[in-house]
Amino acid sequence: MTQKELYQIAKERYAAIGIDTEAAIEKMLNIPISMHCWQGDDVKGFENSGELTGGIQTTGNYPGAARTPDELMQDIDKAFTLVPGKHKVNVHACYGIYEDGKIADRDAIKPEHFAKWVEFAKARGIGLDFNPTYFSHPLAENGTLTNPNEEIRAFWIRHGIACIRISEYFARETGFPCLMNIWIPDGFKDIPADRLGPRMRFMDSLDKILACGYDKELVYVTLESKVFGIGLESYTAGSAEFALSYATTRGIVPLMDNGHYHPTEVVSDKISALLCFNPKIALHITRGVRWDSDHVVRFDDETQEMMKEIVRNNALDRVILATDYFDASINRIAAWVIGMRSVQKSLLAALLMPHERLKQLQDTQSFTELLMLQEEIKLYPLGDVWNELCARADTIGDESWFNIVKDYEKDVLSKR
Ligand code: RNT
Ligand code: ZN
Repeated sequence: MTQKELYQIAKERYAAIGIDTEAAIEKMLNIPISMHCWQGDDVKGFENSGELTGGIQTTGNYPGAARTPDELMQDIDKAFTLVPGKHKVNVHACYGIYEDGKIADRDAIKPEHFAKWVEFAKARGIGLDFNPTYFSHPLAENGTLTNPNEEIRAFWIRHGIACIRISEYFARETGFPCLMNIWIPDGFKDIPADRLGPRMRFMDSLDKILACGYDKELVYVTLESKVFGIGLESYTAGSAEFALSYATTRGIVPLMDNGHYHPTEVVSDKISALLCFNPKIALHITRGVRWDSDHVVRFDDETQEMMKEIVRNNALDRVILATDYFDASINRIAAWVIGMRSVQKSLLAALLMPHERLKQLQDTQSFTELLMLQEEIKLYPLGDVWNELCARADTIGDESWFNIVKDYEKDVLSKR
């Protein structure tokens, strides 16, 4: 049977339970995901800043990591050919591009240092997102926006403001709003003597950054919380309660990274709670294995559950999606592609579920039937709809996309 014939059968099977696969495909192809640039070079950036700090870690030494802006952009392009639809690129402040080799310090970065990213995005008709880099820098060793040293704290406030200016520039130039995500690693390895002080300083620093004034239609500032980091096991200033309270009181967007909670907590359960109170929320989609290990996203239960929450609550325009993981032990292009496609497969699965009927079963306490249907739906021919979607988006649906990555590894990556 041809792919088209398989799709026709799938279409009919879904139609029988009231699902329009055409509508699902169309919707899916218009969901942008912000793909993180930092999978391509293990969060190194272009400042030669040496070791990755901030309690995050990449492990592995797979050959072929991007070493230059050109290599990174070429790799992003390659990955995008294997991901259906149009997406965004998420850039970190440490990925400024310095023509003359003269690197601007973090408080002195300017739009011009990111002009090549804008050129890249414009040529592809896509948007850019941005992140201040509050790690991998000598002044980040004892805290950034919480630092008790006022001079150092002021340096990092200036960094935040510089990043807002760059985000505005991204939005104006590309025509897409720019999400600017603030995450700081600040915290302590061992039990602190003062938990409030750093949090009060963090609050004050954020207020000072936001006070710079910016167009809220162009830049969505988000704040990402975290429970712990390596070497910061006992306390992080930007905890969930802090970040949520800050975001809701200041009218910025809360960002949840699903690697940043205690292992039995799930972001899929938090999405609806936040949707009650926030016009928009943002996600960093990752996969933690025992800790915030940033493994490549899979088509697993929690990713599917998160996407279900977005789709069945009609929140596709309220939940901003981004990937965030970094595996240096496998081919990095494949890592991007597998993670992005896993999010998309989860979205498609969610779009192909009879949510109204399932909700009705819940509301009428028909829990046996609900359980039955939730399980049976899993074996519907999702793959045939996925393949059709990929074909329409001019990309490959099945595993043969990997041949392209293998060729690229042979022709390009292995020569680095
Ligand atoms: C770290 C956070 C943060 C980073 C990026 C590189 O735990 O998840 O989002 O991964 O800023
Ligand atoms: Zn994150």
